[in-house]
Amino acid sequence: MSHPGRPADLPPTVNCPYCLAQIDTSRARSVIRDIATQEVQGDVTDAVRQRGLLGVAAYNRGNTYLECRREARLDPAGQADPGYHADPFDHPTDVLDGSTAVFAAGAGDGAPTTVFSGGIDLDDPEDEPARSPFALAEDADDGDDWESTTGAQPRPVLDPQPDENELSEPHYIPYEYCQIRRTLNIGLIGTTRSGKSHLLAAMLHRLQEEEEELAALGVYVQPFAEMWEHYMQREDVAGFLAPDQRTALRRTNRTDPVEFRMAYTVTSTWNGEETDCVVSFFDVAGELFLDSKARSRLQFIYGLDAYIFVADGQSLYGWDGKRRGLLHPSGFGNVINKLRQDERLVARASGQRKHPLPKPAVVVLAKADLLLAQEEYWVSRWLERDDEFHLETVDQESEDVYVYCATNGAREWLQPVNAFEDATLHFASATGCEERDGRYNKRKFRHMRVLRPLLSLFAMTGLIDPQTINHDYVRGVREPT
Ligand SMILES: Nc1nc2c(ncn2[C@@H]2O[C@H](COP(=O)(O)OP(=O)(O)OP(=O)(O)O)[C@@H](O)[C@H]2O)c(=O)[nH]1
Ligand SMILES: [Mg+2]
Ligand SMILES: [Zn+2]
Repeated sequence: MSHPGRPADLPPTVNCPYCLAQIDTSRARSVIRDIATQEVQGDVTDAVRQRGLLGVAAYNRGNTYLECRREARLDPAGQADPGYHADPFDHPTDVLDGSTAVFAAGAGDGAPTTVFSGGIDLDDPEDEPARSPFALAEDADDGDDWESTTGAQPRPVLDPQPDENELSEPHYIPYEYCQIRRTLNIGLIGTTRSGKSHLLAAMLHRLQEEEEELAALGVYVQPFAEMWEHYMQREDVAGFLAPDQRTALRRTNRTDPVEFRMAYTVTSTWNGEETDCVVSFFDVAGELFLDSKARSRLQFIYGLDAYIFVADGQSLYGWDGKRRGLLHPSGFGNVINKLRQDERLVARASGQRKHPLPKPAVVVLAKADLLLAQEEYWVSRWLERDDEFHLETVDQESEDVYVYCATNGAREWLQPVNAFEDATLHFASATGCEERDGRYNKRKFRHMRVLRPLLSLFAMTGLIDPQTINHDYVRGVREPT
């Protein structure tokens, strides 16, 4: 028997990729949104309950969204806001209760933290007290919110823009995303100006350009059309991709709603049957990763299925064939520590210890054109090759990137390798040259090997045959023999 109130073409529950709550689809509203202004223009709840997406005019189907708001969320624990993960360090009161621990750890006194120290060893964090979540610079910020002498009373919160740190309520999930059971949510992680948005734009452009090569790997890619149109407008992606313009993208605004930047239906065929998967991309302002106040906006990182860590090639300093370290922290450690903390909670609840994190990740050494210009051997060996689709050399490339980082003061970028169950490393450049006054030199401009990291992620998640990158095993797709 079909559920009385549920749209015929949706499952009973959908996991919200933004706040991670479970949505009861029989209680949720369906709406039409203007994707450019993000305003809700109409309510189609009744129509989709009767006929599913077919109940909506064809031209509006791509603008139909399921609304995630409190009343529609399943709430087994009876909490006020089940949307947020149980993170013991998330609530100011918990920090207050544990304030002695926070201050005793001395994390706020400018003591060096693991995240920002140059040479990092990659041992199990649980064997190492310095990696305690309390020692994170990010968490240490919490100490500033309180009067440290009394340690008791918070100052009144004077936040002129409460929206800035909070996930907007309600928020909206593309209806088509909810229809397909298999999803692959990919997030770009990296500090501000590391090159995330440029890399993503180049990657998505190439993804749509290379139909034939992708077909040879057994995947067919269909963009969410309305989302693509909107994506081209924001941050000037259209100008960046236009051969006669080649303008730089704007910085990502930290107040941008946390929503998919772009999504695709990817049909995978290598396994002998056709499976559809919605592949979606998150790209938020890098400053959020280093900001302890932005936690509710960052909630999505726990729900990601795969991670693209963007290492800023521009932040390497030192010359003469040898680099000596990084000018800016990458922010990787912060994110990894949060994920591990969360994984420990889940493991404790389920009695299953999972270490490392049971997901794939890629590390992209972005802006590698700058290193190529310095004629650095390890980089030029790979960057100038025309081998984007020859994935059998991914492991070799990974080893070279690893050696390059380890010997040039950039061990910090290697943290994902130990933290994640499966990881590959890549050199890439989104532009092929440096920006001058908001533009790129049209003759030098090119995307260099930007698709490779994404294809490697596809292989590690089983969207393309994992054996193309010489991997035998993919969780849930191909178990070890
Ligand atoms: N040389 C070179 N510069 C690049 C490349 N990609 C990005 N850049 C430059 O790096 C700067 C930052 O790039 P973004 O992609 O906006 O960085 P982001 O990580 O999205 O930054 P936020 O949005 O602030 O988090 C820009 O000035 C770009 O011109 C590249 O492949 N090569
Ligand atoms: Mg950006
Ligand atoms: Zn939600």
